[in-house]
Amino acid sequence: MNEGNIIIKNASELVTCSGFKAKKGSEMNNLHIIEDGAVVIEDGIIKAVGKTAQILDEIDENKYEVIDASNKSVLPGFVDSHTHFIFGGYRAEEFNWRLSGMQYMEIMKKGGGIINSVRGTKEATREELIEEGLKRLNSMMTFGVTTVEGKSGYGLDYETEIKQLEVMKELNKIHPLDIVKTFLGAHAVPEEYKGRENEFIDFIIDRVLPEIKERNLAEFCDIFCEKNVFSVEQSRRLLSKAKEMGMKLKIHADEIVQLGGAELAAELGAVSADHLLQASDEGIKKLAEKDVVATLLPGTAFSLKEDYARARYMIDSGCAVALATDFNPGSCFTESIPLIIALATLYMNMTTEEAITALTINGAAAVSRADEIGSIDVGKKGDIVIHEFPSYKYIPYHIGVSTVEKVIKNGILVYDKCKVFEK
Ligand code: IZC
Ligand code: ZN
Repeated sequence: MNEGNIIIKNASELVTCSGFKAKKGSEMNNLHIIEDGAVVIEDGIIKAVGKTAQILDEIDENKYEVIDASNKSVLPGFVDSHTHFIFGGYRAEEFNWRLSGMQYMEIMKKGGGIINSVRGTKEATREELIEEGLKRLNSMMTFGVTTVEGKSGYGLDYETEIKQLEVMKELNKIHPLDIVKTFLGAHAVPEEYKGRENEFIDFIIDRVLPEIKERNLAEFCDIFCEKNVFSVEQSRRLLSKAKEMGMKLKIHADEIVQLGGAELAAELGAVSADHLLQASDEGIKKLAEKDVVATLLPGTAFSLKEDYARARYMIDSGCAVALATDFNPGSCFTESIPLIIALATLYMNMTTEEAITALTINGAAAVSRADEIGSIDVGKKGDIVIHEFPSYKYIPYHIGVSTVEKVIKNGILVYDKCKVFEK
């Protein structure tokens, strides 16, 4: 029996989320469910999907590891398409300041916030970052995540930005989860460039981007386009250059102040525009027209006590919405997918089906991998999660608790909750 050859059979619901591109508007409600379903994975790739009886008719079970998913629901692995999971140090004291009323941007102006994590990340050794990174990836896996996007941005200098990206490259080799790397050198203005933001953008364009491109250290380029951080003009300049160099684009857009980040994402053909709490009607319309995935991060709005992004309006306007954790040490220190699902369904008026689409095929689209992951379709990677209840409907219903029982990555069982405690 080869590693990566597995059959999952008798699933009461095989929730395929079938599709090879982002689902927009009302399409987000269609999960393409097969009752009493089975999936066959060979050499890590999905080879067959269908009713159990029909699948077992066609293949020889003895050639595979067999998992019986009776009374369970089986879904594609979740794609967490927006995180900042490589950082040194923590910002627990800032959480307390926020509880006593201090605003996120006020903390940042005082040299806390992102700059605080920059200090911690500069001090951390590669080995420390790898060790912490492994623990965080393991935790994400317990929530059913099989692909995660990770950003640099806690270096803001040449060495540390590269160090973060190299750490993610190394983690991608040693951990089963797939990591999509994003360069976020323009995450904040470092002390030494205060008041010289344009020169900092020049430094990134001239010194850091070419090295990243040359060594293929990141697939995406991102920027924190925000009042008192980087303007729309500065964002346009950096992202246009990155695009010219062949990188794909993401943008932290309209999170705290409505600057026109959504419009810029549409203008530049970004793969995703993220946050969007304050995005304008016009900006939202453009995201839908230009097929830019609207990546919503409700954990951040929750943690910062902000109003949620207008998910309902976006979906009804024909957008493809993705959901992600924004896991980071400041504005949203959580890798909890169940929390994100709870907020999306209960507070953003997304349907359960839309929330699942947003974390699977649309999450995959937000990292340009909808042809490879995000659904249970023949030809895609065997990234599958078995949930312990018979229907996907239990996922939001079991509020804030992970329903994940087993995680299969490239056809290999990499996490099994049942192995933690057996009576
Ligand atoms: O470290 O606070 N918003 N970037 C933009 C963040 C939040 C992460 C952080
Ligand atoms: Zn972010």
